[in-house]
Amino acid sequence: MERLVVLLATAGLALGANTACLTVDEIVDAIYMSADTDMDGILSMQEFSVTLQNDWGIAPGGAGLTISEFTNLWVTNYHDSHSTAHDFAVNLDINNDKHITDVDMNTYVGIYDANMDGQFTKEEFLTFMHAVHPDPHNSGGQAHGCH
Ligand SMILES: [Ca+2]
Ligand SMILES: [Ca+2]
Repeated sequence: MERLVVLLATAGLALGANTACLTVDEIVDAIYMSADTDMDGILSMQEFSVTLQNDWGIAPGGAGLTISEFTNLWVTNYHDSHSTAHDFAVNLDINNDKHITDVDMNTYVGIYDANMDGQFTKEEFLTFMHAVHPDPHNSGGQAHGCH
């Protein structure tokens, strides 16, 4: 059943690919839809790690994705404009080695897991996304640069 919901959500996003213009809040909803597999509204580090590995190829200790690989994947999944997605990738690359790896992700987890309980509440994840995603209109319902 969970799988079905995820599939339907993914199909909905794919169908809207030409016109979809997601706010950051909607992107976070989509991420939780696929990553919060036990649907408790919290992204445990296990769930986060599995998603990074399965959906993004970002494995612990691995080479991760180049900025351009991440950008292309992000555009495909979340329909930001290429330049918005690229700027987001550059921001995510917090250690500036031109790759998005688990090192970057772990650093952000350390910063944005505000109560340090080892999991992302949706509030914490929203704070993270609003801080790191570059779009100037990302705070609410306004559309931003998308394709
Ligand atoms: Ca969960
Ligand atoms: Ca990096």
